Amino acid sequence: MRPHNIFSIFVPTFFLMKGYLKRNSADNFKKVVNSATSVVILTHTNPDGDALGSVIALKSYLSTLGVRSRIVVPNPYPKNLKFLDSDGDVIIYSWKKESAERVIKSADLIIALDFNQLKRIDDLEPLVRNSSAKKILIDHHPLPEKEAFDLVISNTEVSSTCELLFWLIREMEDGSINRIPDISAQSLYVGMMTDTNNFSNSVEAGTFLMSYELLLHGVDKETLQLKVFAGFTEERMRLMGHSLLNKMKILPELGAGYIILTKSELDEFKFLEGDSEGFVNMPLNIYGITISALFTEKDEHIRVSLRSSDDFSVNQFSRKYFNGAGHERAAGGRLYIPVEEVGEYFEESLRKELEAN
Ligand SMILES: [Mn+2]
Repeated sequence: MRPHNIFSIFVPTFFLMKGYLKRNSADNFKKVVNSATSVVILTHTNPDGDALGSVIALKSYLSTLGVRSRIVVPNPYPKNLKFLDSDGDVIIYSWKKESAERVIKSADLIIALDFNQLKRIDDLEPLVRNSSAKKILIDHHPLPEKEAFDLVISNTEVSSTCELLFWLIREMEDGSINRIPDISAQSLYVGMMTDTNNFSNSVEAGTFLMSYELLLHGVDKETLQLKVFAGFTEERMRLMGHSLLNKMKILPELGAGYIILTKSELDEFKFLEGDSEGFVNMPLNIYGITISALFTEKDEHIRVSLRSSDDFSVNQFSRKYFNGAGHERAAGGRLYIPVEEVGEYFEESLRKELEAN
């Protein structure tokens, strides 16, 4: 598919690239990729739309350069994203440990997307850390673990890893996306759309430019929107209702709200990975609430999601109290305490953090 709008051709590349990529990033990336013989593309545990979108977009783009690659993810991605992996190319480590290990061990280039600390790939960490393969990072989170990588392409001023990857690919293509495969275009769009929660968070000026070019390329935004945002089960909607009606706790004096979901509740609503996507944002719709948290009980830990709609840094908050990290307004983490103690722990930590600031 080709752009039918002549204007897209005349936007000077150097102008668009300003601020998105460091000089030479694209050249260096190209060089490393072209000299590799066995490439593995990785993303983080609990892959979301940006994670899955970026790995699939990159694999399909690399194939146009004659570079074959394999994708490994630590554990399953949400069902509503299956259409991106329609050929079943993605190797899920928790399901196929041996083949995932074999692929990583034989790699001479590992490309990490949408995470920037190797601990984010859990059990795969030692294998990747000890691998003698060259390692490239492409990511949009703050404070990357630079020492672990040979080439770091990192920028926090983009909506998503997919957006950063879009600018990288565009640069490699001398400023035009005409030649990128439709699968790449579609996957990049999905990653951006999900990471911005459908154009509501961390949308930058460049995000609209990227969307503009992808739509001209032929991306069918309505179909993608339906597939991603209207692909949930009835139980998921009931769980959302239960969370809002019975579980959301609001602390007006702290400007905060939170939801705790226990394992038995998740079982009751036949919870599938990805079902709680977006729940953490819900308290922020209440007047005066600018900090929110979602806690979900897992087998061995409590999963923590944190959001802020003002300058309260949930990245710092998570690093201090929740064994995690992330962006200034969106972060994750883990707790290793009984679920009954989570509410009190959160409220106390938040009071301390607000007093300290
Ligand atoms: Mn992301």
